[in-house]
Amino acid sequence: MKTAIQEFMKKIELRNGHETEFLQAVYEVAESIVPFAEHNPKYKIHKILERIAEPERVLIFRVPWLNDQGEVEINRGYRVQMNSAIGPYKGGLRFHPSVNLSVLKFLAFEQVFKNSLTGLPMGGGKGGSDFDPKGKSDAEVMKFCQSFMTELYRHVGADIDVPAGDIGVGAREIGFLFGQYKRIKGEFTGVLTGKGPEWGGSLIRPEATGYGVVYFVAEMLKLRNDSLKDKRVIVSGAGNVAQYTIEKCIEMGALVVTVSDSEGYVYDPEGIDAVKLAFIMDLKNQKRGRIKTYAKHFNCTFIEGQKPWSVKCDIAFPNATQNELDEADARLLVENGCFCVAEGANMPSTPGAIHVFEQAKILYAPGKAANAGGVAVSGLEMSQNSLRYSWDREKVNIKLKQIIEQIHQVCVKYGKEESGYINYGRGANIAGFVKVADAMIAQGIV
Ligand code: NDP
Ligand code: 2IT
Repeated sequence: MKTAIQEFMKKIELRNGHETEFLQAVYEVAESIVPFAEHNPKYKIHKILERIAEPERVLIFRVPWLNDQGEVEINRGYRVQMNSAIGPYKGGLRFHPSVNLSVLKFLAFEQVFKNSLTGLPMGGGKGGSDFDPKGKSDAEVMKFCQSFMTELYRHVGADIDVPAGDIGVGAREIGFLFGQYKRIKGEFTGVLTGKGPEWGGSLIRPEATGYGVVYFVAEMLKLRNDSLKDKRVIVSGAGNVAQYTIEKCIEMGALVVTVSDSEGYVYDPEGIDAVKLAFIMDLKNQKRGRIKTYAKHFNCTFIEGQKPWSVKCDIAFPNATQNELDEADARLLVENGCFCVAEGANMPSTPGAIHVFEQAKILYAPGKAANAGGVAVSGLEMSQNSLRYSWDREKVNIKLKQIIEQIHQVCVKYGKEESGYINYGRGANIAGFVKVADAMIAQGIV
């Protein structure tokens, strides 16, 4: 089987040789799907995985804008429209200096499987720019967003491609992008998700990714007659996903002892409570400050330039960015007694780290299953926009929970091994693949 996977990867490498993140994401999926397709030859005959690994369309464009000094700045904008077999392209926009085609293709590829897992009719896409919002004024961010949308508007639409937020793109950026789209097109439609609740946004969308990843862990623990109560938790990141992961963990009775950003991590042995979380939210979302301020304010330790993986815990949530947790980190986690890793971020664990988790047979929830709550509620936002109606918080939260429970169930269905061990990674890949693959076969060679 190894050779079949290598044969497949050779073809992918030939076309995408230098795109390391993209190749990493495809390999991780190929490890599950190539053997699965051997037993289900129709997928092999129709070359479904090869087709899924080739974007339907990639758009790259210039984004010029004027900074506050009146100087010209130029960034690069992207939208990867990966797969539309089961619905319009759907996926976030990332604004971060590390953004390049490889990063966005890996994210768009993952999104295809994730969106399929939600059970909602959404294809996969991702976009963004190498623009760095850090240190920019609101006026600069607005000018950038307007310039970005002045090109993007021709390629997106409520039934075509529906972007949302990701790293560096939150409520502020979605507002500026939506305003410019509406101004150019002259129509008020659900072209973006993550909108403000007063102008078409769904309640619970800001919370959805973080809440969803904790609901997923609760489901995994339920199978063992266990819960999050009194569990010691570590979290990386301090952004949207991290904040609402912490909120839900606190609500479920866990003790969260770390939070981080790209400068280092805070270790708070007493645990983050509601007051401290409100401080983080104000610091990160309003003041746009650095997480080390937390350590100063609450008199605890800040460990500069490091990630939190050496801190003893039961459950770890890598919630910042890709490849932030490597093989050595994974060994350390397992040695220190961590028995569950749930990915709020996309592809935060390296292949070596995943191997360690699987060998140790600990609970490992891959991002495409565990963090699907965000895009799921985006899908519910699209439904509400089409209905021209808004559901209350409770209704959306119940639907989010149901979707996560159903994702957990299909991961168990396809991922349970003879020994009883549940390989959630394989389960998520196969369950996400089947729906898209069958739709592609039904729609012919397009
Ligand atoms: P935010 O921009 O709100 O927060 C990102 C956090 O991660 C910040 O604390 C940031 O630190 C840190 N971070 C970003 N890049 C790096 C890096 N290269 N090294 C170290 N730390 C870094 O983004 P989100 O919380 O929305 O996204 C976090 C992760 O979750 C991403 O992988 C994203 O793709 C994924 N995700 C997001 C969803 C959503 O709905 N928003 C849905 C599903 C997945 P700093 O401020 O110092 O840059
Ligand atoms: O990675 C992701 O799933 C997201 N950034 C959310 C995508 C969305 O369309 O809500």
